Amino acid sequence: MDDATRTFGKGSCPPGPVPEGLIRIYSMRFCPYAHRTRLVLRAKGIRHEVININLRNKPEWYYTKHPFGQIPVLENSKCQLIYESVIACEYLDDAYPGRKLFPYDPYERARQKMLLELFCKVPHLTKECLVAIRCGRACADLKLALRQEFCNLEEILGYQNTVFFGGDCISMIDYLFWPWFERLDVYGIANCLNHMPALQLWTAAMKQDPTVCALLIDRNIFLGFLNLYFQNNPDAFDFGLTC
Ligand SMILES: N[C@@H](CCC(=O)N[C@@H](CS)C(=O)NCC(=O)O)C(=O)O
Repeated sequence: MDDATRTFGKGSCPPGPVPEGLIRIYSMRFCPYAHRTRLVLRAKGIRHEVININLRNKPEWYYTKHPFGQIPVLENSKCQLIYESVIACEYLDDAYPGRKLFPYDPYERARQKMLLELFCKVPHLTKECLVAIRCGRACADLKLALRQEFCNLEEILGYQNTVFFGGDCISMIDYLFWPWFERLDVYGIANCLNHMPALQLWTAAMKQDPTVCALLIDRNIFLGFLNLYFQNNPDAFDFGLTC
């Protein structure tokens, strides 16, 4: 289950078949979409192995796992491949026993999916802010747009009067949102959450969750990754690994 392993790059040999009783995730330590899937794997206690991919120097064989070479992808011992992070998370929740992360109740499940639709601009806006800041461009308009998206989520939490998006306990929707909130600080846009008490309370509650805690990324390692990534350095993806 060690997530901190060196990436596979161009010229690498493809890994062999996935052993019975395990599921494999093709991942990258700093990717928010893969982070979603790793949260679900861990929250459900699913035995898995991690293959990290160097996204600036992708192995040729990786296109047999995903048509555009994106991560995350799950592969099971029947050679079935599942990509798109939300679909991968739902697959894990359906295919594995134990704690259900999506609600059983059809309306509650639909409600979580509606919330996910309301979240859909956040990943793009956070990435755009990060790129603008790293390239020394002003991004007041992007930050304003991101704040507007957060205001909508703030209103929902206030209206529901619950700590988490699915109610009083953590559930799938919280894990699907979390990776972007964890990154606000290292991206340099944490102030987009100023004056949003419900979202700040939610963030604090998320940081208490054992699954979220176990996958928190060290701030300095993340910043080291970002520095190399924005220099187009393919070593970025292995930043902070000692062996
Ligand atoms: N919609 C996809 C997005 C995944 C995605 O954009 N992954 C990025 C890494 S964070 C990626 O694979 N980038 C490499 C590329 O597009 O070539 C999902 O939810 O899984």
